[in-house]
Amino acid sequence: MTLTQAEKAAVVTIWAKVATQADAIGAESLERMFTTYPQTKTYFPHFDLQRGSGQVKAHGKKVAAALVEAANHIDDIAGALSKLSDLHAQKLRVDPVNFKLLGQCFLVVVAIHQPALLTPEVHASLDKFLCAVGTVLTAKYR
Ligand code: HNI
Repeated sequence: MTLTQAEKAAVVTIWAKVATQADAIGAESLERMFTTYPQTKTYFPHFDLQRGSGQVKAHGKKVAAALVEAANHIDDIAGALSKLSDLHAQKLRVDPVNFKLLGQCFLVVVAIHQPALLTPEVHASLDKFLCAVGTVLTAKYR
């Protein structure tokens, strides 16, 4: 499932527009995932997951930075996220289904922050991008 040139361009454009809010979007996406899909909390027993938690904020920042990195290397997401792919596959072993859940939450948060930007075409492009990131992060499971 590869992105077309137009879809790649849409992803790069929306990231440029939400770059200044990326940290908040990352943290809100996690908060939303933990509330909407509580089973995802099982991967974070060592975190304070209450609303406004500093750990969730810090983690949201890391996740957002990884997504920015992926968008900046949209022709080689696997290369850009190689180390992260090792970590998720070998150490964290997050069930792949959870990437879809986080992706959904992320889309909702972008829609809240930038309703006008999230046209159906941008929505579809971002969805494909998030799927591609999830595929990369779960590619090395064995
Ligand atoms: Ni994920 C750590 C990026 C999805 C559970 N994750 C990270 C780190 C980044 C990251 C960056 C920090 C690595 C480091 O410290 O070197 N994670 C991403 C991205 C996605 C994603 C870009 C998808 C868009 N991770 C998920 C999902 C889960 C998940 C869906 C589980 C529900 N991630 C974790 C856990 C850690 C983690 C657990 C370790 C946290 C810690 O600090 O102990």
